[in-house]
Amino acid sequence: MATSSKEVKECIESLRESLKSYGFEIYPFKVGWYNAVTSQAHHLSYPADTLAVVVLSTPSMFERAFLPFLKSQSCENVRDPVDQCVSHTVSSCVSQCFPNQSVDVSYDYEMLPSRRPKFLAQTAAHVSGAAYYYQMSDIHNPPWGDKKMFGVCIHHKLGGWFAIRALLVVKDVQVGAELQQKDPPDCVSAQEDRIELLEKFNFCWQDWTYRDIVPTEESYSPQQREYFFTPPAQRVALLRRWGFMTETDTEKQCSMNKQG
Ligand code: B12
Repeated sequence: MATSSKEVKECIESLRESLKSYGFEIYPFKVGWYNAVTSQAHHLSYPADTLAVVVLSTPSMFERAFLPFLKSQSCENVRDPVDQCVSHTVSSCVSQCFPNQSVDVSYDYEMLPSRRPKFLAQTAAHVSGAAYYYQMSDIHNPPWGDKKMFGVCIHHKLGGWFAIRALLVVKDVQVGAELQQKDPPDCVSAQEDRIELLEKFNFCWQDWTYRDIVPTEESYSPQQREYFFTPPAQRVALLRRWGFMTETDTEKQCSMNKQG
């Protein structure tokens, strides 16, 4: 369906507002920006000017979306409750805000039959300007020899206190010069700070200190920390203690294995 750029802009703004109320941020970009940096095997199969949007969860998602979701639904199947909440919230906001568009929605945890992730969340966050993706290739003379170090995205206001949850591709919308690529803020610019960041993310990610590499405006609440610090197998008991789950829910053996 032909859609004017004004209509597209309005759809994006309404999605931004509705997801913001649940503690999410969104950043639009063009598929071509993502495909320009990834290898062929990871390309998104859409024309270069196709509109895409990356969705991040901020610390308040836990209180604004997750706890209310737990109150309103019981854990339906073996999927992670945070993932269930994110897909429920994102898909309902997308269908409300893009009523006349076909939108392909992929989540960070979804894999292709080839076992590759459906989208590279960190690359999408970087090319959209949401959060800088610090990789080994950003370090001159990396001190780790042949060891592969995983890269990490840092948001200039949230540090590492966020997750990259979803990619939306608005299949039939092509965007032109009205959408310009902006670099994400480079908030870890010194080489020694980048080395410290990658070491924290790779060697002691469990202590979450990588998340505080820059001063932040918000971070996870004590309740959210307790949830994610609890080993996955014990989260059912924790939710029960908090009064969110009944014995019957517990018997369904929800598998909870994610961190935020
Ligand atoms: C598989 C996976 C893992 C694996 C392997 C990690 C890896 N990076 O390969 C394991 C199990 C080890 C893992 C662990 C963790 N993970 Co993990 N993981 C993923 C997952 C699902 C896919 C990553 C992947 O397969 N990448 C494939 C490789 C090939 O991609 P790549 O190295 O980025 O290479 C591409 C880029 O370099 C790009 N490229 C090339 N040149 C350039 C230039 C520029 C400028 C750019 C932008 C890109 C670019 O092209 C390459 C591909 O062709 C993502 C979610 C997702 N859907 O993306 C989460 C994700 C990366 N994980 C995440 C986290 C937080 C973790 C953990 C801390 C655990 C947790 N969940 O709390 C640990 C920490 C890592 C560690 N120290 O072990 C977060 C990272 C958030 C952030 N701030 O960056 C993600 C994004 C999940 C999320 N929802 O937010 N993870």
